[in-house]
Amino acid sequence: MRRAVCPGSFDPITNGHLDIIARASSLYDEVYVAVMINQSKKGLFEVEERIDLIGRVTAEYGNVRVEAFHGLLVDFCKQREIPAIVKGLRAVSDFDYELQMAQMNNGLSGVETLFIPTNPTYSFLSSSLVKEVATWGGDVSHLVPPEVFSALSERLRKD
Ligand code: COD
Repeated sequence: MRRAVCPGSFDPITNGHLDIIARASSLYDEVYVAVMINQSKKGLFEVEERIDLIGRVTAEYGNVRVEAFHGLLVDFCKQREIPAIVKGLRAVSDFDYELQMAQMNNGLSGVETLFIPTNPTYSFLSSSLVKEVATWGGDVSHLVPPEVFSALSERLRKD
């Protein structure tokens, strides 16, 4: 069984994330989407809400599992016998930090990191920008899955 993990904050999942997860799911037998629990930073969505949204928008792939994690990503990988981390690369600006993390993770446990170049349609896209634009009333409906757009509109109406 070839397994990989796509880790992130996913607050919320965007079409850029989804594109990488979909491409990973066609390359591996089983893909874990690991949602980081960050106790020091409250997100717009609770981790359980992010997991629910990711589960709904990845249901069509069949081989994608969504779980929360805290602590080191390499420990998540070790516990589930996952040998590969799959990341999307948007731009050169992502590369420096991603390279450091990839080398650290490999040094810690031997896990490999594989990079998939972003779909150019999404190369500018991040959860933070989506939240910022949506907060000020900009249209983000083409940047996130419809389920996420509804949840985002609902959440921002409440706040
Ligand atoms: N196109 C393509 N890929 C994208 C796009 C896009 N538009 N947007 C995001 N991605 C991909 C990138 O690969 C990105 O890394 C990933 O999605 C997740 O993005 P975010 O923004 O949701 O998540 P981050 O960057 O906050 O996630 C950071 C991690 C959780 C991966 C990292 O902090 C981590 O591994 N933490 C665990 C603690 C740990 O092990 N630390 C030691 C690291 S060496």
